[in-house]
Amino acid sequence: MSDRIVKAEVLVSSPTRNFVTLRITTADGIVGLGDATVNGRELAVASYLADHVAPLLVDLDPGRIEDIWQYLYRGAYWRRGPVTMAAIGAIDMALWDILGKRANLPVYQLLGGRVRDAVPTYGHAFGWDIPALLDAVDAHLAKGAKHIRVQSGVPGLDKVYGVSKDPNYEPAGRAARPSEERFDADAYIRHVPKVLAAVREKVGDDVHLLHDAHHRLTPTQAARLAKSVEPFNLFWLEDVTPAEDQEAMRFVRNASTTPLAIGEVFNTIWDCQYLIENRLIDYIRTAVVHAGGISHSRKIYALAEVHGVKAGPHGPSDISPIALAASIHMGASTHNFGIQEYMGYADLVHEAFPHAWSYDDGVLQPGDAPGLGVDIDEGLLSAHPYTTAYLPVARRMDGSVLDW
Ligand code: KDG
Ligand code: MG
Repeated sequence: MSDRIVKAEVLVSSPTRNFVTLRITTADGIVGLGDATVNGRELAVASYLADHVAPLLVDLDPGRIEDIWQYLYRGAYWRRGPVTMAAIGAIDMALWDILGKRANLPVYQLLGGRVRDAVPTYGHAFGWDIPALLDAVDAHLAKGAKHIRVQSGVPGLDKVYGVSKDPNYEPAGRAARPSEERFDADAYIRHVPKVLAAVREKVGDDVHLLHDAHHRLTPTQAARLAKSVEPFNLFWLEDVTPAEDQEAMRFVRNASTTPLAIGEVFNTIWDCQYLIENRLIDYIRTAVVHAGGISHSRKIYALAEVHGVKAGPHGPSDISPIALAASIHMGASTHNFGIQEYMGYADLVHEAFPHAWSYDDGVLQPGDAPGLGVDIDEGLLSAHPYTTAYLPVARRMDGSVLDW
């Protein structure tokens, strides 16, 4: 029953924002799709795939998914990091897609079948001030949301992560250089508890609230924040410190009972191992695309399961509808899957990537199409070519660079 890969093509497009898409075709005419988007570094992954990996895929058996993963990971000698792992992730997703199409089964069925009725999600509510945020929260509640990430402006700061004056927040700016913003940690730490108090008072106890600090605080600042927001009973507080200093999480953990989530910039199980094994986090946030695809994410989730940690994967607008599909199929079939971030997409993105997955009433469904159930409208993708875009750069008030 073996087949053979005949072609692997890379499509770089920008239907409102940049995406890198991999398309693998087999001798039997089965087409598998993968997402390889690394926000702000798209062309590096496109080159890694097109120049170094696509030629090696030709003639391989697409059914040897784990073997191809090991061949690309160990066989390259150079390993880990977002570019390598997104490239491998895209191939892995495309191969699971091909396997599902060959078997005429949705990928969640290949992963063991459903363990839940639907995949819970959270969306992003933001407002420049508290009244605007409360209006945004209302809009989420009206759509049936039960989990909402809340981000607000901070008095004295003219740009803040997660907040936009535009109703459609998109952090990557289409410009030749990154935009810059200044961050005052004290002003932020003073303001966030007031914001969360107002939202909690509005929504009552039955709605779950999340907040993303986006890697900006020192361990002491992070511990202060985690402790001061305890009364508002967060579902999670995300990325309180830069992810590299993992021991910092122990300091935060010891200071408070606020659940902690981290890992959207992690790329392998080895990046997650210390935090999971030491139970320093409640949710691991690796994205299926940036952590080596379905095959490697399954291992991360299995390690997490042993240590009482749940999956809460990254799902902003830069995770394409293909990678989101892979994540939803995993969410439907993984017991310790906690929640899927779903930021949503511009209409043009839904049109460019027609998909079987669906969102309604606060939950996602994978759909029953074979494979991942996502297609591409190639005409639409080529009508919207790549446009240079960067994530912002943050600086402290004294002008020194800070993690964005
Ligand atoms: O590309 C970076 C964004 O995806 C990231 O800033 C979004 O932190 C993020 C989140 O939690 O969605
Ligand atoms: Mg985040």
